[in-house]
Amino acid sequence: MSEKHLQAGDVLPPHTGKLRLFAMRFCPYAERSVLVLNAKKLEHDLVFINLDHKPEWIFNFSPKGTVPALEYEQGKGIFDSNIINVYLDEKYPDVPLQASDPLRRAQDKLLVEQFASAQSAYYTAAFNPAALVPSMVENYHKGLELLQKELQSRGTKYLHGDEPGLVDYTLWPFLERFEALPLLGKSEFAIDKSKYELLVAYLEAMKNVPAVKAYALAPDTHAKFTESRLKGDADYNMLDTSAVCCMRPRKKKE
Ligand SMILES: N[C@@H](CCC(=O)N[C@@H](CS)C(=O)NCC(=O)O)C(=O)O
Repeated sequence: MSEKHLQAGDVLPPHTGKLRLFAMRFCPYAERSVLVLNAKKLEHDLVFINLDHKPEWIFNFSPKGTVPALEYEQGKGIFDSNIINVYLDEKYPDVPLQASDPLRRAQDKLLVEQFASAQSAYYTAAFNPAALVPSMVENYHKGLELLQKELQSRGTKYLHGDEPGLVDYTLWPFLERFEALPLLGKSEFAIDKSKYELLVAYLEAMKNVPAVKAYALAPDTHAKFTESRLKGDADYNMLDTSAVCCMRPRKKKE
């Protein structure tokens, strides 16, 4: 998988017959769909795009040019992480990721909904720090407390059960990024191990889930990308090893 982000003027790579996900390597919404593709072991191609200079063809799959977008058949796309993920789960039911009980499915959706204000506090803290106000930090911690309470009342390793499910893969990409905030000077967003013991155990368990491990990035990598975006020049290709030139070390003169 190339980590290079294609941009305006670049051609759409040839279709290989697999599912294809258009993503941006640092986008939490795109990560949700990558995790579902991984968890369901669905063969797929990933195409990363530069969101500041979008290639023209992305609009064929996603009318506003947002990621993720899924090319489910050649030339045909659907977009929005939640819609893509439910589609994938229903179309490929071998590894079911949604709860079978309709009430639990509703509760999972409510949990994601209630967690949205913690996510939005994260976005402000990371990408618009001047607009950060104390109520947002409170919302963030309310979100963490809610998750911890839910883990306690469900009494399972993951929110979904003994194995992670859609609810876990939907929330995880944000939890992964929260750890970058203290590195960006936002110590009020640190996740205190003594206050959030159960939640921290859950975060550690999630980090070891193969579908997550295969795509997760370290907090300092997220922090580095965030800093580049804050400077107005998002470094989309910072993980693209193909851009590193192949200079051989020179032989020392005898
Ligand atoms: N509700 C959408 C949100 C997707 C979204 O906002 N993606 C961002 C990147 S993280 C994007 O594509 N931004 C580019 C733009 O808005 O033009 C989802 O869940 O997929």
